[in-house]
Amino acid sequence: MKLSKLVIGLSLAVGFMASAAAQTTMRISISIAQNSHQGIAIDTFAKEVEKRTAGRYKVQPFYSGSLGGERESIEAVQLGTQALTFSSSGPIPNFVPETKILDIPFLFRDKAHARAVLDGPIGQEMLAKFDSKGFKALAWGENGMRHMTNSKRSVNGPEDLKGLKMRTMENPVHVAAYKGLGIVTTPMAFPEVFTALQQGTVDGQENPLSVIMASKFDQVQKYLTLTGHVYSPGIFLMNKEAFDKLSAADKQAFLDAAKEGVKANRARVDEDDAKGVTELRSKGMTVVENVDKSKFVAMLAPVNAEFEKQFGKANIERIRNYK
Ligand code: EAX
Repeated sequence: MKLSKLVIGLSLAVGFMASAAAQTTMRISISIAQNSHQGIAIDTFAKEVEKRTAGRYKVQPFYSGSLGGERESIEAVQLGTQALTFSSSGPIPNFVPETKILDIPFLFRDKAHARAVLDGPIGQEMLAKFDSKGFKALAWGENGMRHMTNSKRSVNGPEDLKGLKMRTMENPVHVAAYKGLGIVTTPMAFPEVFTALQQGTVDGQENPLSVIMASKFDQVQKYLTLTGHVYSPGIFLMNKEAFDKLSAADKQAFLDAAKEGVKANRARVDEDDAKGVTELRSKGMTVVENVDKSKFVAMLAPVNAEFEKQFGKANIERIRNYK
């Protein structure tokens, strides 16, 4: 009797120690609120990792830039002080310059085109470029089609942008293009944007409807124009060493979990895009839904000539013509 109790006690203790020791917790972060297309991406990923590794790996999500802005989080993942992050492509060119081409305005016709490119050979080739920079890029996700907001005036065409002071992402392609549209550009990390808009440090900013809603920019911005001027990819990034340490089966589990995260992420972007204008109008924003995009494209001709030189016309055309 005593012995069997001891055996049970011991085996319970050993079992407990083994499961405690076998569980690894990893952190993942986003720069915006949990109730968003990015929140659902990392929450789904966390749940799927735990499920697919039978609880041996636990992913702890952090929201609203509580671990830092996107650039800081990417740096932390590269260094390995943080295992994972989900980021927009904004600061990515500072780490993997080859991705810059994806940030060219009016490159993608719509989300479907962008998703097809990112899921196809072009996007997959680009994911592999992260390997030599200390990252395992698990999957392309999505931030969405970006639109412009400001506190000064309705933007009906590119001529209305002249002299507007706008926060941009810390992205050289965006900065060059927006300068070409006459905007006074102020690159800034995302966690500072709300306050900058509130205090009038900048007049405006540009982001997908999903981000505008999740960040309550309607409280500090009056005018929204659906410029759809650039597609904003998102990406699941993991520290390369942390990924390499996983067993083959666990690697697959992380990759599959990221795919599930992307599905939930894109579905939420579609939902947000469908209801965004109505919701933001009901919160008091004045929305211009239809602008002549060809006027923006025409104004960007000199900048686009620069981009063709920099990235190669054929590479840009390969993306534009991808079906
Ligand atoms: O990833 O910095 C930005 O404007 C991003 O779109 C935002 O942080 C969401």
